[in-house]
Formats: sequence, structure tokens, C-alpha cells
Amino acid sequence: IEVDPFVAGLPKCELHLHIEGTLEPELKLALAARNGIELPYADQAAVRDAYAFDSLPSFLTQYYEGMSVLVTEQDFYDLAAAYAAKAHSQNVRYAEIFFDPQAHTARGVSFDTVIRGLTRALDDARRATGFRGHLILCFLRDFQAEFAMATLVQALPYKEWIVGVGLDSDEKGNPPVKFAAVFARARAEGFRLTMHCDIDQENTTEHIRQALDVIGVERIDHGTNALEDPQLVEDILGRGIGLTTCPISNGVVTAGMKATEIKRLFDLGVKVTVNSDDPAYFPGYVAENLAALRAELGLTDADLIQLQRNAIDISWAPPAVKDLLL
Ligand code: ES4
Ligand code: ZN
Repeated sequence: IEVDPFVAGLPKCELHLHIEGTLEPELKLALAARNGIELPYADQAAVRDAYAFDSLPSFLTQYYEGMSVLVTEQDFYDLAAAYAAKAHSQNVRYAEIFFDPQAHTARGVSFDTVIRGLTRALDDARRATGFRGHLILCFLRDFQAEFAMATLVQALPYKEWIVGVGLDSDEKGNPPVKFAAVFARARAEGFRLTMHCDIDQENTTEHIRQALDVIGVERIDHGTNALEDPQLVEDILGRGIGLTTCPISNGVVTAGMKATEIKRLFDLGVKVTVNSDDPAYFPGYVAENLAALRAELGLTDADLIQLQRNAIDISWAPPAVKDLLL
């Protein structure tokens, strides 16, 4: 994908990015070597060749396998530092970054190791380049709600760094209501709320309805299937709910980027944003996602500016930071 000069130079804000999904083959191999972990790949090309997914579950298998090379605090530091540098190179000024602590604690890496590495890297990047990154703790919906609740409790000392909570991983059979108590506690603790309603999942409109009415989310990650139910669209519009869409990701796990759906919602006035999701796996950071969507839809410069205004608007940055970004 060719990134045109307007997209390249546009100041950007990204709200749907999984830090573990930024693990590029080069760093994956370097961390494996550093930690004495054997990977069945001779080089970066071999790592990339193994990325053959056509659905959410087949992607998730590779995603969880890949992150096994993340062990020490320095590994998490290097991961976040690489993303922050890449984001800065694309003129991303602000990002809210998902992390999946349970994917690490479940294999014996402590919550403290994960969060200390990530936050130290974001702190250093902020001082070096001005790029601001904040974290969103994502619960894994294919684990039990009790594990999510215990993870929320582990996060309480780190509220300064964690702006909100989300929900990701395999959606099939794992509806929002499974985590109603966890999200209620998170809200009571002052966290902002979002969750994935992935593209073309089973019972997708029911899941979006639950996210809105039972959980009370402020944003939905993906969520373009709301178009299947006019009442959902009306409620999303009326409540000012933001959607964090990910065109290139959509194109990998489904038949297409869902560009026309994204544009329909945007034209209706829904606070739509464009994001990269897992850019090491769905090739393209946020600039490439904007460029791909622009190429597909013929978006104008004004449309691209509006997408960034939407992102600032629905971000969880404090008012003073929003003013700075506008
Ligand atoms: C994810 Cl695209 C997507 N969907 C659900 N869970 C995820 N974790 C990382 N990327
Ligand atoms: Zn995602």
C-alpha cells in the first residue's frame, strides 16, 4: 500500500492497537534467541510465511504462539519501544494501547513484569519524542470471568497508566454478559469501558446490544455489524458511541475491508475511527490503514481530518491533552 503525503503527514490518534500484535518477525526472532527459546523458523521470511489465517481463531493461534518469546521486563520494554518509534514515524501523537496480561500471567510471566516494561517504554518515548501512549487492559473472553476479575484486581495499583478496560480474543460462545460483573467493578474503580464486537461473529447484533445496554460501553472495537439492525445504529448515534474500525485486519480475517460499511456509518455521523489492530500480523500500521481505506473509497482530505477528529473526540485523553491534539 502506497501512503500518500497527506496521509503520511496527518497528525494521528490510534485507539485500537494490541501491543502483542505489533511483535514483528525480526523482534520475535531476536527475543527468542535472547531467551533461549527454539522457534521452528530459520528467518523473518519463514516467520511471515507461517502467517496464514483466514478467520479470527486461526489468527489467534498464531498470535498467542508468537508472544511466548515475551518473558522479561526488557522484552515488554523492547516491544512497546518499537511500537512507539513506529507510531512516531507515522506522526501518531497519541495512542490507547491494548495489552493482554492474561496471555502472559497464564504462562507464568507476572503482571508486574508486563506492565513495568510497557509503561517504562511509553514513559521514555514520551520524553524522547512527545508520543503519548496509554494502556487499555484487555480481558480474554475465552477464559473464565473469575480470571478476568482477579486480573482487574492486579491492575488496581496501576490506574495511573491504565485508562480503561476492554475484551478481546475468541468471541464465539463468549458474549459480553459473561463479563457483566467484571465490567461493573471496572466502572466502579474509574476505568473507561470498551469491548470487541468482532466482524461477522455469531450472534453479533446480540453482542453489540449487550455491550451497549448491559455493559454500558462508551466505545465498541470493530462493531460495523451494527448496520444489520437500524435500532443499534440509532442507539450508537444517539449515545455518541465510538467505533474503532480496522480495515486491513477486516480484510485478513473476513472477505473484505468492510470499507462500504465503515463509510456508511461515517456518513451517518457515527464517531468512526480507523486503526491498525495487529499491524505485525495484518500488514499495515495506521497510515497504511488510512491509505487503504482512502484508496478503496476515494476519501477526501476533509474526510481524513474528520476521522482524526472523531478519534480525539472518543479518546480517553484528559481535556487538556485533547486540546493539544486538536
Ligand atoms: C484481536 Cl482482531 C482481534 N480480535 C479479537 N481479539 C484480538 N486480540 C488481538 N487481536
Ligand atoms: Zn482488536
